[in-house]
Formats: sequence, C-alpha cells, structure tokens
Amino acid sequence: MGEIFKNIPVIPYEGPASKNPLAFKYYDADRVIMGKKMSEHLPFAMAWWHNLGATGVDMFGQGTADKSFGATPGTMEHAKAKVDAGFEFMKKVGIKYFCFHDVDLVPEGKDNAETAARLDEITDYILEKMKGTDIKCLWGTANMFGNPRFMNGAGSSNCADVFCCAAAQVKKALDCTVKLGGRGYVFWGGREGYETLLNTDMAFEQENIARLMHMAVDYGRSIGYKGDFYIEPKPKEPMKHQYDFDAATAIGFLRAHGLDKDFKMNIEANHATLAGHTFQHDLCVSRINGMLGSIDANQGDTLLGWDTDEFPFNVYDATLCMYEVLKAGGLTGGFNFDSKNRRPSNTYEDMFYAFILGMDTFALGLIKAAKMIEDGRIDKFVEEKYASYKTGIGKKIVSGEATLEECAAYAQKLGNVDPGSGRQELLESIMNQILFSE
Ligand code: XUL
Ligand code: CO
Repeated sequence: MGEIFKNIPVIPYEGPASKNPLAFKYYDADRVIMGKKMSEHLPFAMAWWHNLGATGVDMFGQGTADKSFGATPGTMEHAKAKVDAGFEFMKKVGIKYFCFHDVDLVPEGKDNAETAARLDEITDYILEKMKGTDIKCLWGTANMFGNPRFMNGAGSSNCADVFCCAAAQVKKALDCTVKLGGRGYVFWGGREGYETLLNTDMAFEQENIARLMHMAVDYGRSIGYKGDFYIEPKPKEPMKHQYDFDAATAIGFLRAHGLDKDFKMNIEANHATLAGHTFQHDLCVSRINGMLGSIDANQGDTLLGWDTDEFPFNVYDATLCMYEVLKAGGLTGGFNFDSKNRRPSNTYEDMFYAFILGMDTFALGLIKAAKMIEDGRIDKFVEEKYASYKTGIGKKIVSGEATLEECAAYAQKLGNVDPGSGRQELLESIMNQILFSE
C-alpha cells in the first residue's frame, strides 16, 4: 500500500516561535528534563479505536471523517489498511506505542473461533510492520461491552455462558498483547455495573469480576506475561453505576480480592472528572497507593456531563498531572491518547493537529511540573504545613507511641489552637508565575 497521509511530513520540533501547524512547539523528544529525555518521560500511544476507527458518528448523525483508508470497512483488507495507516501515522508523528481492543483490530467473526483466527492473521501482519521500527503495543484489552451478549455485563453478567465468552476474549486479547510486546493489559468495566438494584446481586457480580481477573492473572503469568494489569476506573456511562467508580474504589476492590500485587490503575482524565474529581486527584490517589500505572490522556468539557474524550489542551491540568507522574518516578505504562477529533475536524491533517496539540500540551506540562519541583516553594510549603508532626506530641502520634488518653491530656493544657494559614491564593499565584514565565 502506498503513502496514505500524503503531503504530511514527519512532524519536526521547531520550538515555541514556530507558526508551522505541522510542527511541535514544545515536544522535543531528545530534550533532557530532570535527567531523562522527554520521549522517555512521555511514552505516547495512539488509541486504535479513535484514531483509526472513529468517523464522528454520533446518535444524531453519520460519520464525517473517511477512515476507509482505501478499503471496504468490515473486511480484513480494511483491517490491514488500518495497520498501514496506523504505522505511517505513528512514524510521522513520532510515537512508539499503540493501544487496542480486540475488535478494533479486526471485524468480529460469526463466532469466537473466527474472530480469534482473524486476530492471528492481523497480529502477524502487525508484527511484520513492527520489524525495523521501535513501535510496540502499550496495552491491549478486550471489548466486553459492545456485543449484545454483554448487555448485563461481562464478568458481572448473570449468565455463566456470557462469563465464558468474556473469558475467551480476555484470553485471546492477552495472547495478542503478549505477541505484540505489550507493557500492560487493561480492564475497563464498560458494562460492569447496574441500572437498578431491583434486578442486581451486587456482591455476587463483584465477586465474579474478581474471579475473571484472577483467571486472567493466572493465565497471563502462565504464558510469560510480566507486565501490569490495569483497572481503568469510570463512574458511569454506559451504565448508571459502574463498579470501578474511581481510583479509590478500584484500589479497595483490588485489595479486597487479593489482586493488588498484579494490578495498577490506568487513569483517564475525563473519567476522573465524570466522577466529580480532578484528574490530579485520581492520579494522586493512585500514586500514594503505589498503583499509578498508566494514563488515558484526554479531557472532558465542564459544560457537558459526558465522556467527550477531547484532545488535551489544558496546560494547567497537564502540569498537575506531570507533577504527580514525576513524584511517582514515572509510569510503567504510558500516555494513551484516548481522545478523538471533534466531529467537524474531519481531515487527515486534523488527526495530526490533534496529536501535535496533545503531545505539546503534555510536553509543556512536563516542563512546568519540573519547574514546580525545582522551584521548591510549593513542596516546601506542604512540608512545613505538617511540621508539628516532626517533634513532641506530633512525632509520638506518627510513631504510634501516643495513646488517645495522652493526646486528650495534652489537649487539656492548650489554650487557643491555630493550625496556620493554608495559603491557597499564594500557592496559586506561585503556580501561575511558574506557568507563565520562561
Ligand atoms: C471508555 C474508555 C475505553 C477504555 C478501554 O470510556 O475509556 O476506551 O480506555 O476499553
Ligand atoms: Co480510556
């Protein structure tokens, strides 16, 4: 197959003064920040489903973008054309990873066996394409929410036959992930939740999800998979209540079911905000629990209450994200643009502008987060805010020596107690100063 994205070159770094729309202004792959290259801090990935699949179809209208790449959608020829387009795209935009659902790679066959055979064929084709490049899979997953059989859930389905269909998909998607060198394997519980408790045994459903995850870990380890499994929390959509509501809920679930050694979090910005949190909140919850694994990079719209999956342009949020990532010592996974072009942005050029926007946003976030840490004023304030726990009664509380009676006796001797100003406005102005100075 010939060149697909004609007239689009390999995207160069030209720096902040450039007005070339097909150039990076901030993402400079080899620039070293805090001892590591930008490309190592930011292992970016392309989401197969959005970039190669999404045409802009919504419930009000047809697609606006042509993603046929010269082949007929729904055929294996088209599946291969998507691989060709994907590899040309990744090389031109300069990213080394992709993420996929099983059914993004191939059209579903009439049964599991036919889909599995198609997956064998396409992953051979992808492996061939990977040769001579450093492009690999970031993570794979199974789509256990689209097919009508999953209407009552996958692992959480009332029906054991459906549970087994889900198991078959997980097994095959794990095989493909390992074959393509994947760093991670994701469970996003699209239909693992409920609409009404009048027809739902919540405890049983959650135990069954854990059973499916244990089976996946056992099988994955048996075929030599060494990467992390991830839960990608989301509070709702498509279900009214989803079990993996947010990072705190998912971490509690993993601990309750003995899965916490094999699983980490894949935090998606727009999912965190749907849960009523900031993106930074869910990243921080994951980090402090040692479970920040990977990120689905996108952003929502505060005026819309659904998962709009926009390409990230908010530098403030990206900076606070990178602050958490730097504090975590980096990601074992990467930054998957689980983002899609807006429906009227329907040309091939728009696909590149979107990635340039997203990658520049995270590059800026990285530069500014490193500045926040090097500047030190914010970290110093936080450190000093808790200074009362470094000596005296505070130190005894932290070491576990103090009893309730001792704290109460200590409190009786106190007069007026002043915990000190939180200095929020000062800290926000320091953050602005860091964001808007060179
Ligand atoms: C859905 C979503 C998924 C997961 C993978 O909101 O984010 O695409 O990332 O299933
Ligand atoms: Co996602």
